[in-house]
Amino acid sequence: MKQLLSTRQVAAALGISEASLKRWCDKGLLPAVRTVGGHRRLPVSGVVQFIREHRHPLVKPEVLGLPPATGRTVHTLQRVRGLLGEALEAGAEDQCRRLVLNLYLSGRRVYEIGDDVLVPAMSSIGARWEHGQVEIYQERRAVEICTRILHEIRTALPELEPSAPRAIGATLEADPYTLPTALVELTLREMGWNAESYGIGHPAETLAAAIAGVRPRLFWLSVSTAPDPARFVSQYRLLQAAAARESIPIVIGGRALTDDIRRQIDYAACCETLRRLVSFAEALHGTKAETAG
Ligand code: B12
Repeated sequence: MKQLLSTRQVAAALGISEASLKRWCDKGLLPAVRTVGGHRRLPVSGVVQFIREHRHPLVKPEVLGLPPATGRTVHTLQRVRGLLGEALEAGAEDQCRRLVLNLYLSGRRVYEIGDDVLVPAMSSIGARWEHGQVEIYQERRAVEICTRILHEIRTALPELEPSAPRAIGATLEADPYTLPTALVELTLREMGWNAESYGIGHPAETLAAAIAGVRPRLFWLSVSTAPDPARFVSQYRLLQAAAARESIPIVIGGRALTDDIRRQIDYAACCETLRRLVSFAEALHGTKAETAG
C-alpha cells in the first residue's frame, strides 16, 4: 500500500467529493498531515482505519494500492476460509489479498483472520500435501503469499503510541515456521503493543541476550516443531532464566507443545490460539484492540 495520498486520490477511492473529504479531515475523522505548500496528505493507514470504523464503501481500491474490487464483497469467515485455501493453493495472490483484506476492511480483527481463516486454509493445504494432492512448491508459495498479506495489514495498522508496551518473540533453532510468530506480532500490534517478531531459528543464547538487552514487557515463543524435546527444554530454560531475571512474562504457543514438554517448563501463559493471546495480553496490560462489528 502507498504511504501518503492526496485529497483528490482519497476522495476518488472513497467515491466522495474532495470538498467533503477536506471537511472530514478538518473534523478529525481522517488523519492528515500538511505539506510545506499547505496541501493535505493522508496516510493510507488512516484511510484504512476510517473505512473499517465507518464501514465506508471503497470505490477505487487501486488508489490505495489494493487489488481491483477489494471492499465490494464481504463473505463470512467460513466462506473465506474455503475460498482462501483454494486461492492459496492456486497461487492466485490478488484473490488471496482481496479475500483477506476484505475481511480486514470490514472490521475483522487480526486474531480472527489468523485463527479462523489462515490456520484452517493452511491446514487444508498441509492435509492435501500429506495425501500427495499438493506439491511442496504450492505449500511454500502459500506461506510467501500469506507473509506478504500480513505485511500489508501491518503497514495499514494505526500508528503506535510512543508509550506502547514492548513485546518481542521468535522461534528457537530447528523451528522454521514463520507464520505463527508473524501473526502473534500482528495481533499484539493491533492491540497497541509495540511488538516485533525477531523471526525464526534462533539459538537460545541470542534470544536470552535480546531479553536482557531489550527488556520487553512480554516475550513470546512460538513452537511449531521440537524434534528433540530434551534439547528444546534445555534451550527454553536459558530463556526462562533470562526472563525471570528481568521479571518478564513468557507466553508460549504452537502445535509442538506437548503436555510432556509443558510439564517441564515454566511460562506465564500457553495459548493454543491468537484469541487466547488477546485475553492474556489485555489482562497483562489493559490494552484493548478496537472492537469488531
Ligand atoms: C507451511 C508448512 C511447512 C513449511 C513452513 C515454511 C514457513 N516459512 O513457515 C515447511 C516447508 C518448513 C514445512 C516443513 C515440514 N513440515 Co510442515 N507444514 C506447513 C503447513 C502446511 C502450514 C503451517 C502454518 O504456517 N500454519 C499456519 C499457522 C499460523 O498455524 P499454526 O501453526 O497452527 O499456529 C496457530 C496456533 O498454533 C497458535 N500459535 C502458534 N505459535 C504460537 C505462539 C504464541 C505465543 C501464541 C499465542 C499462539 C501460537 O496461533 C496460530 C494461529 O492460531 C502445516 C499444516 C498445518 N496444519 O498447519 C504443515 C505441517 C505442520 N508440516 C508437517 C510436516 C510433516 C513437515 C515436514 C516434516 C515435511 C518433510 N517431510 O520435510 C517438514 C518439517 C520441517 C521441520 N524442520 O520441522 C505436518 C506435521 C505433522 C505432525 N504430526 O507434526 C503438517 C501438520 C502437515 C500435515 N498435515 O501433515 N512445513
